Amino acid sequence: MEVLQGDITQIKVDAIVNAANTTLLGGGGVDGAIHRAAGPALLHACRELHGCDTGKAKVTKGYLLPARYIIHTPGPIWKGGDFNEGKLLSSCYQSCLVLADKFHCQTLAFPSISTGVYHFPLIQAVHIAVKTIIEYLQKESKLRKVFLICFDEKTWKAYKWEISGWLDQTE
Ligand code: AR6
Repeated sequence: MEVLQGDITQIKVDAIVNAANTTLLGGGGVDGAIHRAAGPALLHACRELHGCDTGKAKVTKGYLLPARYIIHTPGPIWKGGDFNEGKLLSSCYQSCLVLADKFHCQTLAFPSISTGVYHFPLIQAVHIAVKTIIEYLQKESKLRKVFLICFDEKTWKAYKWEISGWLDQTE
């Protein structure tokens, strides 16, 4: 697992993850950036998918992106924590990892799902993301590398802090 600060649309991996909404028809934030960079063929492909439930994931090609595939997952909207938000966020990461393996991906890049306009508390979200990914990679998986792409420094710091905690535990 590697934490990087940058723009997920620029990264050359087998698959990138899109923090989408349930319509899969585009939006702002990372979703908007991915649609702009991938070109109009992406919206066309997304229309054929007929939406996606929160916590699940669906795949399209990467079109004009350097990535071969885009795995679209609608994260939960934060509503205070009593609406299964944590389980749903973990399920987003898990569903994307399973699909990446199904499509024989060796490299995968995630944005920080739900911590933008969906307002999931950052520290909690980062803990769920790292825990879900580590537990998945400890099982049988063909994935060689998972990148966590942080757009802003606050998110980058939160991931670095979380991962250093996991490394302390394994020493
Ligand atoms: N590369 C990597 N990360 C990015 C990029 C980028 N190019 N752009 C933004 N981020 P958000 P959400 C970060 O709001 O909270 C959309 O309208 C951003 O700084 O994109 O899951 C969808 O259509 C933040 O850390 O996603 C949905 O309606 C993280 O990506 C809704 O937003 C997630 O922020 C989903 O909200």
